[in-house]
Parts: sequence; structure tokens; C-alpha cells
Amino acid sequence: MPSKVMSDRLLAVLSDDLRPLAAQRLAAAEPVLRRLLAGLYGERADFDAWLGELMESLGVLYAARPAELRALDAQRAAQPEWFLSQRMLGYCAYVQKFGGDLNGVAARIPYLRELGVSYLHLLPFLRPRAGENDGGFAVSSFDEVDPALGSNADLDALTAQLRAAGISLCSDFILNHVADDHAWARAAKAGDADARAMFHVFPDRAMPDRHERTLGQVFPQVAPGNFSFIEELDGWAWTTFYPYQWDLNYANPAVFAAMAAALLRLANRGVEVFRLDSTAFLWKREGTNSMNQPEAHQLLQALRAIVDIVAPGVLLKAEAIVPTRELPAYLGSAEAPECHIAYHSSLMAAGWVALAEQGTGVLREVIRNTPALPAAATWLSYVRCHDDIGWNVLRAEASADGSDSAVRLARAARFFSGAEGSYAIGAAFQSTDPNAAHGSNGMAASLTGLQAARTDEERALALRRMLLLHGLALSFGALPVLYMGDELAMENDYSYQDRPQHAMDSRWLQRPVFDQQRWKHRYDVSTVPGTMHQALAKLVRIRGRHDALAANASRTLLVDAPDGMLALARGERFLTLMNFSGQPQSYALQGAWRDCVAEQATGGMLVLEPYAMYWLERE
Ligand code: OTU
Repeated sequence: MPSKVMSDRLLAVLSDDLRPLAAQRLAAAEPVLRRLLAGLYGERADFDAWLGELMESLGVLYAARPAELRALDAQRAAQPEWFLSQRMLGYCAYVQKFGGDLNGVAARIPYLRELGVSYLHLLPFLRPRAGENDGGFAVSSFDEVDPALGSNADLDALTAQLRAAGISLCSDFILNHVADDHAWARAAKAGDADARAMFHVFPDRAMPDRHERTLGQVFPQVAPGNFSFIEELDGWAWTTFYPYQWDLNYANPAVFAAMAAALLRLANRGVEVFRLDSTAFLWKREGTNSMNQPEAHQLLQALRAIVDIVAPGVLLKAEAIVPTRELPAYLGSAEAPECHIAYHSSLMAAGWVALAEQGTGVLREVIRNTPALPAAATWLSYVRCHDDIGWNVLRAEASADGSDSAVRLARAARFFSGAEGSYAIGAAFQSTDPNAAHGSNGMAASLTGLQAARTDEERALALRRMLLLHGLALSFGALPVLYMGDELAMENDYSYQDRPQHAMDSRWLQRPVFDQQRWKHRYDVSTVPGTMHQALAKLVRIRGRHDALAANASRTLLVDAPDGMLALARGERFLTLMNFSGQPQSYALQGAWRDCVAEQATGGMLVLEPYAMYWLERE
């Protein structure tokens, strides 16, 4: 289809006043979009007709975008690096656990503002599958808020209130799979051939068995295998995660068009950031692990081009829990931008390994393997999230010094499940073999020793470990996202063990209800929650004042620090020193510095107490 015809299909739907800007954006993004879609679907006889319809549907969504959001688009298009600021701070929570429902979340906006939060990731809040639904990650309607959490009107109201408070709402967009009671799945079960074609369904085990030879497993214990026999389909559906989460078939262009439209409808409700769940799994290829396939990137780039045309103020965030070397591709390049943000799960996991090993070898290797980024893109840094700390992403870094990575990572996993001599209280995830690490669960406070601490000294050390990991996330040069409860040092929640449907999934350990008591003590530094909250809030404030800590400011790993330490220079004028070991460490400072936390001058030979951290600016 010629470029002009393609653009005209979109423009035809728009009123005269909207057309010039749309034409301008099309001129920039349409050639990329056409190339990508032709590469993915161009062989099909009906490709032109499909593309025409897609463009028209984008026009309809463009026309429907509220004026207020269009204004935001314009503002952000003029400042495409807005989210790289050192004043951006994320917070992640479950709606129900944090506020009860969407209105309850709105009531907590002042609390978020007080902490300096400008980005709120609410875990899945759309209508989930009836019954067990993987914490909302099995979606049955992308167009309806979970009735238990509120209404679509509540969502509109929340996005408006957040916007007014300067907080961008981030929503999960679970694009790899839908619930087995989503309309498409129900239609497929009823025998609708078009609906069946939205999924990967196989009549017998022949293909599943061939694929299984090279596929990995995300939940080897609770959901072994990647295919589930579905009686109503009389066949095997591809189910990477739980059997009730059916993977979508992106080789079918109807899937892509429908999902792109679903995303834009949510964007038009005021969702500003989409956490694209499980992006690594979007394209399947026999003989591979069906992760990180080139087509998965082409799909994401096409989605990005669509967003750049219809809602350019919107950000895409890749959740790809993959080895460090696979990560940069999710941010794309200058010619073909992909996501704006990508989780840096290697950095997160390596911080925990550094604590377990009291050494920074793996962490340094991760930092060395982390390349410079294209413009207007960044990593997401974090300490904990609702999922396990996945160890396997660190295979390469854990063997870089000749170590056996499996043994090494299994040691870390054992440490955080509370092995002999460990201060941590957590749980190993999805592995019974003590020599094969999969993941570890637990709230940060429990994993850093606060839950086990019996003396003031132990508590002080644990708090330092909490701050150390948060300090790394805040000073690395990324968009840091706090995990609900960590700012108040909340501990493991064991109530999941009493819920039969959750008992086998220890990720629920780190999904507690927001603790109102701790919240009340947030200013009281004679309490643990108050000490944590105040110290963290102070780091956030200091960060906000230093351009050197912006996501796109330069970062240098200093090699003269001892192994127990990590020394990161941010530009010429800012330095973070972190002691990941239980032993004091010394570091010789050149020149005159100011300790930003203690608010005093410092210099010469600095001794870092166990787990201590310094944020220094050049005098
Ligand atoms: C994502 O996670 C979500 O964050 C999980 O909460 C969901 O269960 C899952 O998708 C299915 O929707 O592999 O890259 O090891 O790290 O499941 C995607 C556990 C994922 C998670 C893993 C993950």
C-alpha cells in the first residue's frame, strides 16, 4: 500500500483541526510502521485491506483522544526526555492492598506526593479471570476495570487526579496472554474459528513436544510445561505461564490490531505509561526458547510507532526478565525506537547477590555489561517488586570470573531463604533442587535482616542494607521505582499460606496489605518504619537536587574500590560509595567533598562501616 493511501485512511477520520498535526506525526512514523508491519504480515493476501482498516481504527482513536491528553502529548513531544529527570520517582502497588480500591488509591495521593513520587505503577486493575488469576495477570477484559476495585469512571477520575498532582499513572498491559474466560477464549471454546486463530492451538502433542525440547519454564513447579490441554478446544493451547493464561498468536495480524487498539483505549482514559508484561515471549519459533525473537522486537517497535502517532505523550515500558545482553534491544535504536523504559532486573538481582556474597563482582559485571542508551530511553531500577528475584538472568555475570554460575546463584538463593548464618527470611521460588536456583521471594525488609533482627545493632545493620539497595536504585541513573511497603520497612506476609489457591506461589510473601500503623509512624525516627521512611525520603530529596543523578547523566564504575564496595561516579562532581560487606572498607578520596546525607565536608581516607553508603558531591 502506498504511503499516502495509508496515511489518508487515518487522516480521513479526523476533523480539519486535528489533521495537520496528525499528518506531521504520520510523516515521521508511518514509513517505519509500514516497513515493520509489511515485514511481519506483508505476505498475506489481505494485508493491504487489513492495514487500511488498522489505519482507520487508529484515526478513530486519535479523534477520540481527550483534549487534555492531547495537550499533554504536545508538552511531552516538546520535551521528549522529561522522564529522565532526577526528580522522577516511581512507586508500585496493588490497588487493593494499597488503597482498597481505585478511590482509596486516590486518597493516598498526598502521601505519594510527600514522598516525591511522580509515577505510580498500579498492578493489574482490569477485569481479571473469575477465580484464581495470577494477581490480575489473567485479564478477561481490557475495557473494564475490575468491579472489585471500582468502575471505569473511577479510573477516569483517578487518572485526572493523578495528572493534577503531577503523577503519571502506569498500568500493566498484559499483551502476551489473556485469561481463559476472555471473550476470545470463550468464543474459541464455543467453536469460533477466528477466535481460535487468536491463540496457538495444536490438535495433538506433536508440535508442543517439538517446542518443549528448547523451551524454558517460568513456573516449573506450579505450572510445569508450556502447553495445556483444553477440553473445549479439543487441543493444546500454548500457556507459557499458568494454564488459564493463553498466549496470544501475534503471527495473526488480527491479534496485533486488536491489542494496539485496546492499549490506545486505555491511553485515552489517561494511562500514561504501559508496563508491557512478558514482552520477551511474544513470538514463538521452533528450535529456540521462543524468547527475545526478532519479531517480538518488530511488534514492539510497531506498537511504539502507533503510540508516537496517536498518543506520543505515552511511554512504553518493557518487562523482559532476560539476561543483560538481551535487554538493550528492548529500548530499540535512534532509527527504530522501541520501549522508552526497560526493567533492569540484572541490576536488581545483582544488588542482592552482592549482599549475599559481601562482594560486588557480579554487580560490577552487570554494570560493565550495561551499554549506553539511545536518547529518550532509560532503565527501570528497583529493589523489589511483586515477583521473585529471578536469579537466572545473572548466569553470564556469575560465571564471568570462572565460577560455576549455577552453584553460585543457588548459594545466593539459599542465603535469602535463610540458610545457616543468614540474616534473611525469605523463600526459594520454583525450585526444590538446592543446586539449581530459580528465584527468591520475600519483602526487602525480611531479606535484609529486619524481620530477624533481635537487637538494636542488628536492626541498624538491616536498615543500612535496605538503604544501600535503595541507594543503588536511586543513584544508578535510571527511573527508580519503590515497591509499596518498602518505604516503611514492611515485612513478609504469610497469610497466603492459608489461601489454598495461593499457598504454592510464594510471591505472595511480598504482597502485603499497606500497614496503616507503620504509616502513622512514618515521621517517628524512634521507630523502624519512621527511620526507614525518613532516611529514604532524604535520599529522594538529595537526588532531586543533583542533575548528575538524572537517568541520562554519565556513569563511571570506579575500579579502585575494594571488592566489598561499589564506587560509582556520576559525572565529575558526584560519587556514590557503597559497602556491601559486613566488614569496614576504606576508600581514599581525592580532593574535597561534601557528604550530602550527613551534610558535612569530608575527604581523605574514608572508612565505610558495614553496609554503609555515602553520597558525595565535589566541594
Ligand atoms: C510477569 O512476570 C508478571 O510480572 C508476573 O506477575 C506474572 O505472573 C507473569 O508475567 C504472567 O503474566 O516472566 O517476563 O518469575 O518474573 O512470571 C515476564 C516470575 C515474566 C516473573 C515472570 C514474569
